[in-house]
Parts: sequence; structure tokens; C-alpha cells
Amino acid sequence: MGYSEYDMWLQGGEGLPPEPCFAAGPSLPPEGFRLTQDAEGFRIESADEAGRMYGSYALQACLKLGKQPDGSVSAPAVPERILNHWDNLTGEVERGYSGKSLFFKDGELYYDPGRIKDYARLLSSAGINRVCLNNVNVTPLSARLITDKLPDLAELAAIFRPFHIKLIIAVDFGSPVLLGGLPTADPLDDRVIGWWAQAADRVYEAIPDLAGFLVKADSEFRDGPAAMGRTQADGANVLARAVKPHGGKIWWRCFVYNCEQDWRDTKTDRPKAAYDHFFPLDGSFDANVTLQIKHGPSDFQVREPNSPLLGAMKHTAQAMELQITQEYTGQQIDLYALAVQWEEILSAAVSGTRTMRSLIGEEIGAMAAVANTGNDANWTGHTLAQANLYAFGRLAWDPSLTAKEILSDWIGLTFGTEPALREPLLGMMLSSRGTYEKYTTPLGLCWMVNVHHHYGPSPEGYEFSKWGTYHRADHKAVGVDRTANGTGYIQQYHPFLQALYEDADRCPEELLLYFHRLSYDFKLKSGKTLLQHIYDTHFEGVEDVTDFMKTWESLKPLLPESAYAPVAVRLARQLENAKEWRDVINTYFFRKTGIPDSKGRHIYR
Ligand code: GCW
Repeated sequence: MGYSEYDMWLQGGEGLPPEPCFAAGPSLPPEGFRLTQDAEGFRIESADEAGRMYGSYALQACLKLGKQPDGSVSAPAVPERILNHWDNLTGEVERGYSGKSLFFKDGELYYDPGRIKDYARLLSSAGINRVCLNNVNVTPLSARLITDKLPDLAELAAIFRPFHIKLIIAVDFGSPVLLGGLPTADPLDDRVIGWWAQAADRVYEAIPDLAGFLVKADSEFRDGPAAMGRTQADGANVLARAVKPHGGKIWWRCFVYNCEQDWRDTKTDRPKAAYDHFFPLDGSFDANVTLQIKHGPSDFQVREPNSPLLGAMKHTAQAMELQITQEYTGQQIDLYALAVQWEEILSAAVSGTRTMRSLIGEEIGAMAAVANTGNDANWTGHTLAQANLYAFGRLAWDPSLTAKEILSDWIGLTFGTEPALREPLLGMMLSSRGTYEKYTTPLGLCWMVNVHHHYGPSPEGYEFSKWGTYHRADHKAVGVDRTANGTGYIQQYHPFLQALYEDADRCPEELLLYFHRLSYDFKLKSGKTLLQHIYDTHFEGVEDVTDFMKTWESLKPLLPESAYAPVAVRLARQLENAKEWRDVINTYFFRKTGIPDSKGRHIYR
């Protein structure tokens, strides 16, 4: 028997229906399955072992949710559904809010094999099939995962393998120097080409089904080809050629920008960087290179437009990168159901006729996301943040799902289908993203966070820094003009979107301050001024959190104490955070403008 049957029917315990019948479905797509039910029982058809496993999970979910198998074929929209851990070998997790690394400690691989097996099951049950365990910011320690740490990594790969999950390794572009002792990492140097080929041979001998390497190059002080006068394509291709004989791939990140900008420089505009660097290179990447592009042009902010690079390159494989870990979205203290934001991202237009969703499985051939898991007992710190991991897997499999469907399933599978619990919790989770946006940075304002750790408000924390993240608020206006008269960023979009974004009266309001510099008395569709809208949302956001607390309290009798109490503690912390944001942001704008709240609420002086 394959893994899936074993897990489900022999370990599953009492009360399960008879073992399903597994049937070959040679015409079904890879990893896909068809689930049916007749008088004999359940039947799972699939063309391969992975399909049997996913079909078994789907049946389990159906039974738990009280749904009937509908007999349709379920198959993933993209063949690679990738999780990126930002775990360091020290055991620390960059932007991690769920404890320490599940895989590493004190410079070594260190893990509980039973827990990793549970984790592999967890990920595969959500549809995830590729995992990179180490941080894209590769340290000298973790660079050695492709040398002396390789045998240990191979043991971990073996735990993931039965769950149809392949590993990816994040590598340092400077490895030929760092590990190989070469004088250069120049991708066109024969010694470097040879070094990477040998490194790949060694790695694939240890882990023959490794999916490939992930690279962050020329980004935030990482080594990269630009420093050697070479292009991003030169850099990616040297690695691609090394892994190609083994069937491997390269995921090359596009988060390349100038992180040493001078705030006085108003011409350089960070959101333009990815497109400027990569679009001209369309067609020069080898076929086994995938460019991994963050969904937005800034950096996982609460509200950004979609990256104009996604879908723009017609001859280059692309992956969309999302962030499950809540770096800028409440750090797993504040409730934030990312499925809502991701549904918006996928539903947004990329032209007059297409949405981002329609590119998934076409121009965008893979989905990747930064993990939110760690060694906390509940995996994700905030129990309700588990829904974010689940949502990523579900959306990567089927981008047409709505946030409501996904969250409703998650609540049903986690806490049961009792409507008295499910409906209020669903309502709370669905509104959580809007609430967070209200009390932090509405209208696409972005970047008013505390520096370094990125939790809590600091309106000018990044205003005079080198990171290229400015809102340029003064006493009259706020926002960066990204129109043709400004930085010209909007011109990177399809003409349909250019027309929409250029005009402040037509621009989607939630993105107004991303694209425009507007005076505080600019009138919104509601008739309110921009400033009054900012005041209002900040007061409302705090009220919303108070409502979340009441809702959660009302659900106490229906929840296990182990779920209830820790979330209640986090909601109380969220309320403090929301109040801090409200007061700091409202006071900031009041001090800039001297204009009071039209409703006379208290704004600190
Ligand atoms: O947002 C920034 C984060 C960094 C991260 C970087 C990236 C891994 O603050 O912690 O580094 O993005 O995506 O590479």
C-alpha cells in the first residue's frame, strides 16, 4: 500500500468508512484525482501515486466537512507549489513568529523526525510539493548545505519524499569563492562554471530528486553577477546549466533594487526596480530558470498593486512569490487572513481582458510563498494563522477558490462545522485584512512601520533611510507621484492599467497613495477628504478589533481551551497595537496639517 492509505485507514482510528477503492486513471493529469462515491463505497482514481495521496486527503476532507464527492477531476493549476523557509542554521528564523527553526540549531541540522513527518503530512495535505528549508539570505554556515552538511540534508529529504515533497536548497551565488576558494564567482569564468557543475553533481548524488536551487543575488547585500559586470541571466544560467543534467531547476529571485538610495534622490523609485532589471532580459534565461517575482513591487505591504513584471515576460518562466509569514501584516500577533488579500491579488486586472488569476498555470507556472511555521506547538504561533498556510496550498492548487470557501473549509476541518462557531469566526477572519489595513496604512500608503522589526507604527521610520521606501508627507500632501509627470512607474503596466492608475479620479481608491501624491483635502468617492478618511479608518480599525474580541469571547464555550486562550491573549495584544497605530498615525497627520477630526474625536496633540 502507498503512504496515503496507510496513513488514512490504518492510523486514522475508529469510525472511518471502509477503505476506498483506488483505481488507475491513466488519462488524468499528473497529481490529479477523481473522487466518486457509489453503492460500493468511495473510489479514488489517479494517474500516479501523488494523485492517490491528494485524493485520499480530499476524501478525508469531504468526510470531515460533510461534503459529497462531486466526481469532478481535481488537478493542480501549477506543477510547483513551493514553500520557502527563511530558516538559518543557527535555529533563528528570519521574519519568523512561531518559535525557532524546525530543522536547524546551533549550526547543525537538528530536528525531531516524528515532527518533520507530521510537518510533511501537513504540507502535502494542503497541496504543497516543494520546500526550501534554508533562508535565501544564505550565511557562510548554511552555504555548507551543499558541501559537508549534505548527508544530513539527504536524511531530511528522505522524510519528505513519501509525501511527494521535493527539497530545494537556497545557495549563495558567491559559493565558488566562499566554499571553493576560487578568486572569483564570475559566471562566465570557466573555473566557476566547472565548480558549479561539480557542486551540482555532488548534491544530486546525495539527493537525486532535489528540485533545484533558489538564489537571492544582487539583493540586499547578497553576492550576484552585477558586481562582476554580468547580467542576471548570466548568473542564473551558470547554475541552470550545472543542475540541468540532473533534471534540476533554478529559482532566481527578482527582488533586486538599490537598498542604498539617498532619500534626497526623487528620481530613483524602488517599485520600478524589478521590471527595469529583468524585463529587458526576457528570452535570455535558460528554460530551467524560473524568475521568482514578489506579488507586489514593494515588499509584501498590506496594500500594493500587482507587480508589472508578472506576466510581462513572454519567454521566461515565472513564479509568483507570496509571504505567508506576517512580516508587515501583524506578525502572527494580529489576526490577518491572507486568503482575502491573495484573492484580491488574483482577481486584479492585468489588462483590459485578463486577471492575474488567468495567468496562473500559463505565464506564471509556479507559486511560491515564504513559510510562517516554526517549532511552536501549534506550528504558526497564532492558531488562526494556520489558515494562511492552508490557504496558500489551496490557492496554488486552485486559484479560482474564494477566500470564503478556503477559510470556511479551514474552520470546518479545524474546529468542526457547527454553524454557531463557523459563521462568526468566518466573518471575523474575512474582515481581518480590511481591519488591519484600516488601523495601519490605508490607501496604499505603506512603510510607516518601525524599522528593522516591522511591527507597530513609525511614520517616518524609513523616511530618511536608504531603503527607497518613502511617502514624503508634508503639511499639504502625502504620497509619491508615480504618474508620467512623476517617477513614471505607472508606465511599466499594460496600457489598460496605465490609463486607470494615471488618473487619480479613476484609480482604485485603495491604491490612491501608492500612485499619487495628493493634498489632504482631495475628495474621495465617499465625499470625505483624504485626511478625514485616514482619521476615520484609524478609529474604525480599533473598534473592529474590539468586536473581534467580543466575537471570540462569545465562541469560548464552543472552542477547546487550548485554542481559545492563546488567541484571546493575542487579540488583546492586537488591540494595544491597533490603538498605538491609531494614535500615532492620527497625531502624525494632525501635527502635519493642523486640521482636526470633523467628528471631534480625540486626537493627541
Ligand atoms: O522584506 C525583506 C525582508 C527580509 C527578506 C527580504 C527578501 C530574506 O525584510 O528579511 O530577506 O525581504 O525577501 O529577500
